[in-house]
Formats: sequence, structure tokens, C-alpha cells
Amino acid sequence: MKIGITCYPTYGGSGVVATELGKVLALKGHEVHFITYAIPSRLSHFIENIFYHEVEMYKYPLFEFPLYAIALTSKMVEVAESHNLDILHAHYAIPHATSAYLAREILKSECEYKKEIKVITTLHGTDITLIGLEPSFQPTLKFSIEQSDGVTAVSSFLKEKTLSAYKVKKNIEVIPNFIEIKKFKKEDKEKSAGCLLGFCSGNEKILMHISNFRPLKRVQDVIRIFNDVKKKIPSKLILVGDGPERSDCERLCRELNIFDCVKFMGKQDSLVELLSLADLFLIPSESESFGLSALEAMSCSVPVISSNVGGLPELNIHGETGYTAETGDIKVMAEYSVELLSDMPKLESFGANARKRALQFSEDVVIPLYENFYEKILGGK
Ligand code: GMT
Repeated sequence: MKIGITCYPTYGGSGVVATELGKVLALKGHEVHFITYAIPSRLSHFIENIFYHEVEMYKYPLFEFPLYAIALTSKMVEVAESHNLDILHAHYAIPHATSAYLAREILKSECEYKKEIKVITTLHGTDITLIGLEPSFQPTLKFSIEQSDGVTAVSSFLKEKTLSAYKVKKNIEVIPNFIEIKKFKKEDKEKSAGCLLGFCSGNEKILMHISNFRPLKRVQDVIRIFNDVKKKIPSKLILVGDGPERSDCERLCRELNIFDCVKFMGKQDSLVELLSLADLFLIPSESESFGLSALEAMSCSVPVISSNVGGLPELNIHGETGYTAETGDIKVMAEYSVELLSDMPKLESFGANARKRALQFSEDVVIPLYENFYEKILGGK
């Protein structure tokens, strides 16, 4: 198949999922064309069958706001025509699904373009749960979803939310996030510890959180949970990533007098190395449609303490791979953390369960779901 993929290329789970999907599809022999405004960050090596097309923005003084959706549409039309694409796959609906719909209609109107290109939209999270609900986006988003030839959502929660909040009349297929289980596998701790020499001593437990530090990630809760845990268990906290809440989080650590026990790593590429150091992963988000970072941790055999919102309970099985609790319930999340960290056999068995659960989301399981879905939509079924 010849597939055009559009996503946000810089950071965020939807871009990671889209890029990793494209890479695996290319390795399986499909021709994949990324149509984005920058090279996706996970596309760092040459892979046969992958092509990149940059969406160029035309600047004109009259345009106070960049007209990205239009420029993207035109690039989609150009790439679809010159490479004879079968599918335009839009990851994160705003504005990608709208541009893909427009591109399909433009191609339909051009009589020399004989192929009927199909539009597939994958809903990832805040495109539905937050941004899409804004009155300035909602009608266009609903229309673009309904006009897609096929729609997937990354969890049952997100599917139900789309159907109920937007009254969308459309079948939505649930295809979850996936993980390269051979790569995301716990490394020998001594090897990976090198990067943090001097920060932790052998008897200390390591709690970890990875995110883009947006308010909905509730990183301040992570810090407060750690503050409670630290009073009972010798431990350190490692925070990976960067974003709008980071300065406030650093301020909170100083205020709680725990700044020396918390390492702010900023954005990092070596996630496996870091996750291999962790004893426990915290993700207390107030909204999370799947929780890719939790899956990455679980694949590295790290149990997860999460909130029970969105798709998180579909991934993190309470009492088996970790624990879930109400959003904002710092006390309970800290109690669960202490319970696990003070019971080595339990911690280890939860870690093994987490890895086992992650195997159910391996690329080998999930990528064929996308391929089958493409076939079904192309077949018009
Ligand atoms: O919705 C977002 O916040 C954006 C999106 C992204 O690009 O980071 O994240 C979502 O998509 C991921 C991949 O499908 C999911 O694993 C995340 O749970 C989801 N984020 C939220 O729902 C907050």
C-alpha cells in the first residue's frame, strides 16, 4: 500500500505513534510518505520506503495567523497525485482530518486523478477531550470525523467519549498504542546507572515520571506523592521531559525542601536507559486517553501508579501491574507507592506482570490491526 501519514512531528505521543507506525509499515514493504511541517523526531535514520514531504508555509503580511491547514491540504494533494497514494492517514484530528478531507475532495474533482483515495483519522487524546470541544473547533471536527472513510481511537474510553460528546454517527475502531518490546526492555541496572552516578545510592528506590509537563499531567501531584513516600522509604525522584509546568514544579520542590532529591532531566532520548533505573512509574494525569509513557515503563518491567481516568485503567490493571486511584488523591497514590516499594517480592511480581501486559500491546499484535483496517477501508467494507 502507499500511505501518506500526517502528524505533529515535534513531540507528543500522537507523533510518536504515527512515526513508529510508519517505520514498521515501511519495513513491512509498504510505501510511506510523511507529510508534516518538520521531520518527525523519531525519524532519525534512513529507512527504505520512507519519504518525507515538508509542508511549506507562505508568509504574507495580510495573514496575521498562519494558514497551515490550507498549506497542508495542498501538499497532501500534491503528494497523493505524484505518488499515487491509496490512503491519507491523519493522526490527531485537528486540523489534519479536515485537511485530509479537503484533499480527498479536491482529488475527486480532478478528473485526471482516477484513484479514489481514502481518508483515515486516528483520534489520540486532547483533539477530542479538550481542544475539540472548543466552540471554534467543534462543528468542523465533528464533520471531519464523520467524513473520514475510517476512524480509529486509541482506547475504548476515547471511542465512547467521541460518540457521546460529539454525537458522531460513525463506526470507530479501537486500535491501541503499541510498543517495540525488543527495544523497550529492562537493561542491566549497573550499565544504565552510569548516567546518574552520584545521585542515588544502592539502597534508595527510584520513582520516575515522563511527560511534556502540561497542566493535565499534574506533575505537581507526582512531586507531592514523592514527598510523602520519601518520609517512609529512602528514595529519589527522576522527572523526564519539559513543558509549561516545569518552573512551577522546580519551585514546589524548593518549597518542600526536597530539591536535592529530585532530578529534572529535561527532554531525553535514552528512555530505555532511564526507565531501567526506575522502581516505580507515576502518571497521575487528569486526562489520558491511553498513556503511552506508562506502556513504555511497563514494557521495561516497571509497575505503574496512575489515576483511573480515560484509557489508563484499560492499560494499568489495578492490583496486578500497579495501582489506580482517583485523580488528585495524592494520599492514596503515596500509600500504594509505599506498599509496593516496601515489599520487594510484590514489587518484582508487579514488574513481571507489567511486562506481560505490555506484550499484549507489542508491534506484532497491533500493527496488523492497522493493516487490516486499511484493507477493510480500501475494500469499501
Ligand atoms: O492529546 C494529547 O495530549 C496529544 C497526544 C500527543 O500528541 O501527545 O497525546 C495523546 O496521544 C497519545 C498517543 O496516542 C496517548 O498515549 C496519550 O494518552 C494522549 N494524551 C492525552 O490523552 C492527554
